Amino acid sequence: MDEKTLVLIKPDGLQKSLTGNILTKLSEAKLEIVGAKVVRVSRELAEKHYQHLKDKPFFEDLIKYFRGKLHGKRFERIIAFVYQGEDAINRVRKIAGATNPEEADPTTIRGAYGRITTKGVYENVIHASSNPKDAEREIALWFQPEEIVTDPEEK
Ligand code: IDP
Ligand code: MG
Repeated sequence: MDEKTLVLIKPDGLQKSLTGNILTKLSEAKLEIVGAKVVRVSRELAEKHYQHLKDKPFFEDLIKYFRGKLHGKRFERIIAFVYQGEDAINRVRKIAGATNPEEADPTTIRGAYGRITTKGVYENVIHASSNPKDAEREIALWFQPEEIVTDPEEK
């Protein structure tokens, strides 16, 4: 089934100059990019994005990390993409790898490039939506409908 999924290159991915590597790796999924932009992440957006983790002890550090507060002014941003295609959510999750970068398969993006900081933050380079419900909610949080291209015949 054709699906849309949200991919975010997090501040550590930007600081490590991984944008090109990540997009190349994601191209293995044979999906199309239907939305893309650079975003300075407000506290409100970060908290909404990670609302399911608000009671975790690492929440405050996660919000700091996600907003680029650990990576210097030049990296206080995220690059957001919407990918579309057959089984997009699972295909991208597979290439992204497991949440814990130490446990992620080393051939995945997180396994290859992620780390756990000495403070215990999982700096895992990218976000990818987990399931159709999350994907729909997250895409609506990050993109206006008119920022996503549709096939000419869908119009
Ligand atoms: P996901 O990103 O693989 O979907 P979630 O459980 O939704 O995983 O967690 C969101 C983000 O929060 C992770 O990508 C990671 O950066 C961070 N995180 C999740 N679990 C932990 C943890 O146990 N310790 C530190 N950071 C975590
Ligand atoms: Mg998640």
